[in-house]
Amino acid sequence: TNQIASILKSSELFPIPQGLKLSYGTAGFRGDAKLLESTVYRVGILSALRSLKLGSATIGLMITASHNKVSDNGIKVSDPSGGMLSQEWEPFADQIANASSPGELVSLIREFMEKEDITIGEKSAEVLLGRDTRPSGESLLRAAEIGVGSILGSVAIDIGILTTPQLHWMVRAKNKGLKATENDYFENLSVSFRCLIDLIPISGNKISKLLVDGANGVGGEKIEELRESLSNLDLEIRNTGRDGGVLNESVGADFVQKEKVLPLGFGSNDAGVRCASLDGDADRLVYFYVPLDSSSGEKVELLDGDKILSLFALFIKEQLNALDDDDKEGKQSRLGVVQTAYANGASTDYLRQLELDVVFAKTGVKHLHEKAAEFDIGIYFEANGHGTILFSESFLSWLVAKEKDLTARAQAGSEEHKAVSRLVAVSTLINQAVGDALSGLLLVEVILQHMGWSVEKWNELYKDLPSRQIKVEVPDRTAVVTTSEETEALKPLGIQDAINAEIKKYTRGRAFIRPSGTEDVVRVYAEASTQEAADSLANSVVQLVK
Ligand code: 16G
Ligand code: ZN
Repeated sequence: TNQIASILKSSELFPIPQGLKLSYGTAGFRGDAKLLESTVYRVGILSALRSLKLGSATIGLMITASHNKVSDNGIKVSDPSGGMLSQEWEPFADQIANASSPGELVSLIREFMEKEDITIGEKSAEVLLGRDTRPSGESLLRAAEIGVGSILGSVAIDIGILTTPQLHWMVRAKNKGLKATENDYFENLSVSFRCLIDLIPISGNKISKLLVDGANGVGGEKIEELRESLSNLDLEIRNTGRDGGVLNESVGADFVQKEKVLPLGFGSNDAGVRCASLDGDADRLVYFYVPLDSSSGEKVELLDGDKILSLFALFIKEQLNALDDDDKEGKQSRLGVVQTAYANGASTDYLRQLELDVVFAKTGVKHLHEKAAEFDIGIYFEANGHGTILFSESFLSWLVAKEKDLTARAQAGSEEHKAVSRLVAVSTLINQAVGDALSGLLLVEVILQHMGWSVEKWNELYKDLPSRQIKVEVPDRTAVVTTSEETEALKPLGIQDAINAEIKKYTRGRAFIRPSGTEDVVRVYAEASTQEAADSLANSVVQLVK
C-alpha cells in the first residue's frame, strides 16, 4: 500500500549505523549526535502513531541531551498530558529504534498497528517538534519531520529552539484547548508571578540581586526574554552561550550539584550573592552561594532539589493552614511530597517534622510524577533539581470555587482569601507538565520575598548530611536488582546484608546501590555524619559491588 511504500522510501534515507543498540531508558534515547538520525526519524514515526492512537491528540518531540555534553543529543516524547510517553509504548520504541533494515522496520510497525488497532487515513496526526541549542539539533529535527511525515496525513510543526519544559507545557495547553504559543507561556509565568508578588504580606522589602548560570544553553536565552515582562526581580544572567562558553562544560545545574563547585564565570567576588543554576535544557534548577566568611577560597553552599522542595512545602502548607477547615465540605486537603533514595536524609527528617506525608519513588521523573499525582497537592523533586508541584483537577476546581465564594461574601481581603489566591496562582506559575527551571526559579524568588528571607536563612531550614556518590563500572549492571524504591538491593543475593553490616558501623549511616538508567554503571550513594565517614562508607560499598 501507499503507507508501506512511504515508510520504505523515507527509511532508506536513514540507515541504522552498524552495531547501534539503543534503549528508551529513563528519559528517552540519548547518544552521540552523529549516530542518532535513524533513531530520531523512527521516533518521528512513533509519535505520529501515538497521536493517531489517541484520536489525533497533539504529541510533542523534544530533541535534547539535557546536561550531557554538547556532542551528544537525544530525543524524548511528550504525551498529550504534557507528561512523559506512556511506559507501555517504551518496548515498541526500543524495537523500532533497533530494527536493522527498512523491511524489519515496516513489519514491526504493521504488527504494532494491528495490535493497537491504529488505522491510517481516517484522522490526521499532529506532532510539535522542539530542540535545544545543540548544533546537531537542526538536522535531527529534519529527520524527525520526515519520520512524522512518512505516516500519511500527519502534520509536524517545528516550534524551534525551546526549553524542554516549554515544549511539554505547550503540548499540554494545546490538548486542553488553551492558548499554547511561547508568548502564552511567558505571559502565563509573568501574570501569575505578578499575582503572587501582589499578595506578599510585607511589601517594600529591598530586592537583592539574583545571579543566574544559564549553562550556555537555551535557559539563559529564554530567561532573558522573560525578564522583559517581569518587575520585582533583579536578574543578572551569565553563561548565556553567547560569550563563547560551551554547553554544560563546567557550568550548569548538573555540574554544580554533582561536583559541589562554582560554575565557570562565578568567583569569590560573588560572595554572599544568591545564585541559581539551570541545566542544558532548563528542566533542572539548583541554587548556591559563596559564604561571605569563606576563608578557604571558593567554597560553595549548595541548595539542591531537596531544599527547593522543602521551601515549596513550607509555603504551601502555610497557605493550606490558612484555609477555614469548617468550609471544607468534607474535603481533606492532602499535601504530599515525593523524593527518591538520593534525597538527603536531613531533608526527609525535616519534611516529616513538618508532618508531611513523604513517599519515595524510583529515580526518573516519570516515576515521581506518577506518585505526586495521587495527592491533592503533590510536590516532587529529585536532589538533582528536577521537580514541580502538581494540583489535582478536583482540588483546583474546589479552590477556584472557594475563591469566587469568598469574593461574593465580601471576604476578598481576608487571610483565607489571600491564601486561596496564592494557591491558585502557584498552580498556574508552576509547570503542571514537568519540572521547569524557569517557573521553579520564579516561585523560589517570590517565596523568599514573601518570607523576607535571604539565601542563607533559607539554607538554614536544615543542614545536609555529608554524602558521597561513586559510579562503578561492572561487566553487567543488570545483575543489580533493587526494590521498587531503590533503597535496597534484592540481587546479587546477600549483598544487601553486607551493605547493612557496613552501614551499622557509622553514625547516621545510609547507603544504597542501583543500576544507572542512563549509563552502563552501577551507582553507589552513601551518607553519614561526617564527610570522612560518608566517603569511607561509599568506598566499602564500592568494594562489595566490584
Ligand atoms: C534522567 C532523568 C532524571 C534522573 C537521571 C538518573 C528524566 C527527565 N530525567 O536524567 O530524572 O535523575 O536520569 O540517571 O526523567 P541515572 O539512572 O543514570 O542515575
Ligand atoms: Zn535537563
